[in-house]
Amino acid sequence: MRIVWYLLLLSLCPVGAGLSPAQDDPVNYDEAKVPTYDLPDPLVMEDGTRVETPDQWYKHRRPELVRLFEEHVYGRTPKQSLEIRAVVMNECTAFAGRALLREVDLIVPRKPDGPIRLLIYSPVGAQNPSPAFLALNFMGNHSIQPDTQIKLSTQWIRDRAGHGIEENRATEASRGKLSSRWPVEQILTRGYALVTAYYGDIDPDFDDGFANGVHPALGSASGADRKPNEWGSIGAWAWGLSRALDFLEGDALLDAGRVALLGHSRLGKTALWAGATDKRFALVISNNSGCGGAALSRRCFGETVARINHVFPHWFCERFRAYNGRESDLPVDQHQLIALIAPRPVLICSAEEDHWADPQGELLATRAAAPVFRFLEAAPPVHRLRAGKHDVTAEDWTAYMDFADREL
Ligand code: GTR
Repeated sequence: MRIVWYLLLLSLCPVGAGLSPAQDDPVNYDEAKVPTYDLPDPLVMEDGTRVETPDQWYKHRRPELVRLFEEHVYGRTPKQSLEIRAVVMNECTAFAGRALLREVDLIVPRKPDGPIRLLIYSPVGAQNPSPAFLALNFMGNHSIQPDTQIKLSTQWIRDRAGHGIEENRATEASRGKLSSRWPVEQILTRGYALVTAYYGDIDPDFDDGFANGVHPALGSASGADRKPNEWGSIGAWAWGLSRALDFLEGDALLDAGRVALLGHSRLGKTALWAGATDKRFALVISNNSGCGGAALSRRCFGETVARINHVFPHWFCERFRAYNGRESDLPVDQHQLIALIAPRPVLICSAEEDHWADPQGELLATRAAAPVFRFLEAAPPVHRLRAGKHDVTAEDWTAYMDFADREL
């Protein structure tokens, strides 16, 4: 009877209305219970035509896949360009004069909650413009190093026990609290610059009906006026990464042609979407990105489409909710997101104990993306599995930099 009611409800529910199964649905961590599924072939067009030449990929299939991800998963990023002003707020040295530290505000017109503040570390005395890692951070620029020269974020920040965030605002106690994830000195020593920004500067990470962050600046609708394909927060964060790259293109100290884009977890999902939509990023690394990132949705292992839409209703487009519990009806799966980055180098990083993010699903997506890279005569994407939990470690950074040394 319950099933009948559920089916009845489903049939009454228009696509995109957001019916989610209960949040406490059991989570599957058993390989034997992974449903059988067929993955959509990245090299076959929606009308069944096989892609025979790189030209067909670039002119037809690639744009078609981008459109499918826009329409069904992340939403469409508005195309209009804004007059963004960059203002240098701070310029000083760090690490005993070995690095230049700069903070630059990107002022976005009509954004209600302040600028997007870039924190840029670059090696002093480099012969040539430095290659760079670009990565958003979770808790404010000041959280990546215990350096009081870095301005304390004044934005809304998710509360996190023991991390010096009080009533959603940073306190002095939050300085350097995430420094274990940011071995800045090691990065500089290896000749890379590091560029970061707080993701909440682009769009605060809570469901407010899209009234804050860059959504209103780009004319997004909110509430009932929202269309099924309007962009969510992941789209907005990815847009912010592209605006950071716009700035780097005019910065003489950095080589904007050698920017490695990196992201962890929700920001790993973001890095993949930004890398797929903006071909200027030279290399892309996702770390523990999981559902909506590098993990195959059809496996329903760990976090599922229904769970992620339920807990984070603002991350994706409304239409994505139509696939709650119906992953096999999605016209795409996440291997095709990785494929969209081809022929540029991609590194997908998983952690053995991070079952929620489905390391095996990330491996299978990496493998299923490989034919596109080979078709374009590029090196296939690399999957890296390390021991341990959901996190970014110094050892991870060594792997990122080894990969970038080889590929950039
Ligand atoms: C979890 C979410 C994951 C991942 C993670 C994070 O709560 O379910 O998809 O994004 O947050 O970003 O830390």
